[in-house]
Amino acid sequence: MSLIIVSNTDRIGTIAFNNYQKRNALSGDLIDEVLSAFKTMQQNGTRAVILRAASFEKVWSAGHDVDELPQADTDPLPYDDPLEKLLRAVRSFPAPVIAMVHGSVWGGACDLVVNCDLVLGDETCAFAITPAKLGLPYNASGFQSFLSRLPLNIVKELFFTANLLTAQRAEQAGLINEIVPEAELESRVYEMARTIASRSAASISVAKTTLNTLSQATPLNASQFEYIHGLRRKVYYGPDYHEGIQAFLEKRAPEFRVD
Ligand code: KGJ
Repeated sequence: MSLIIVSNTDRIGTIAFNNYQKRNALSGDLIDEVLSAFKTMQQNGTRAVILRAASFEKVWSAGHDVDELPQADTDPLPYDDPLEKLLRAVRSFPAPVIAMVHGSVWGGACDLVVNCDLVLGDETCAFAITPAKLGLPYNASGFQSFLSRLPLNIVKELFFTANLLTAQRAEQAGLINEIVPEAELESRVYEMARTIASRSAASISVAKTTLNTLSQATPLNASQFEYIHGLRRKVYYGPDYHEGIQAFLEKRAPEFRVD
C-alpha cells in the first residue's frame, strides 16, 4: 500500500503523507515514494507542489523513522540518508514547494518544513527539533537550514529544549509565513499555489535557486568542517546516542550521563 497520496491538477502537485499509524514518520520507503513523485512532477512541468498530511490529525509528521536510525557508532545523518535526499529534492525542485501544516511537526520533519519555500499552517501547527532527546549530533547542513530561516536564539531554543514552538511563536519567528484558520487553510494554500502558477516559471525558478544559494553561502574551510564533524563523531560514538535510541525503542525516558 502506498504511503503517500499524489495528485496533480492544473500543474499544481500535491504530495500527502498517508501513514498515520506511524504518525507519518519519514521512513526510507515513504521518502522513496516522495522522491519519485517529485521526479514525475518535474517532468510534467509542475508549477508548485503542496506537501501535506492526507488528513487533519494531531501530528503532521513524527520526523525521521527512529527505527531506521543506526543504534550507535555510525553517523546517524550522513549525506546519503533518505531524509537528506528528501531535503535536497525539495531545495532543488525547480518550482516552489509549499508546506501546508496542521498538527505537530517533529525532528527531521521540522527540517523538511524549514527547507520548504513557503509554509502555511493553522492554529494547531507546532514545531519541535528533537535530537537532544535522542543524544543525536545534528548535522551541519541541517543547522545551516535552520540558521538561514530563523534567528540564532530561536534555533538554539529549539535544539536545546526539543520543545514544541507554538504556531504563534513560529509565525513571529518566521518559521511559517502565516497562520490561517483551520477551515480556510486548504483554500488559502491552493489559492497561493494558483497565483504562483500564473506567474513566470522561469523567473520563479531562478529566484528560488538564487535565494537558496545566497542564503546557504557560508565560508567554511575544510579544517573547520572537519573540526565540527569530529565533535559530532564523539557524540554518535558516545553513550548518549546509544541510550537515546534504546530509550525510544523501549518507550521510556532516556537517562543521559551527567558527568
Ligand atoms: N519513528 C518511528 N516510529 C514512530 C515515530 C518515529 N519518529 N513516531 C511515532 N512512531 C510510532 C510509535 O512508536 C507508535 O508505534 C506509533 O508511531 C504511534 O505513536 O507502538 P506502535 O504503534 O508500533 P504514538 O507515540 O503512540 O502516538 P501519539 O501518542 O499520538 O504521539 C505522537 C508523537 C509524535 C508525539 C510521538 O509518537 C512521538 O513523540 N514521536 C517521536 C517524535 C520525535 O521525536 N521525532 C523526531 C525523530 N528524530 C528526528 O527526526 C531527527 C532527525 N533527530 O535528529 O532527532
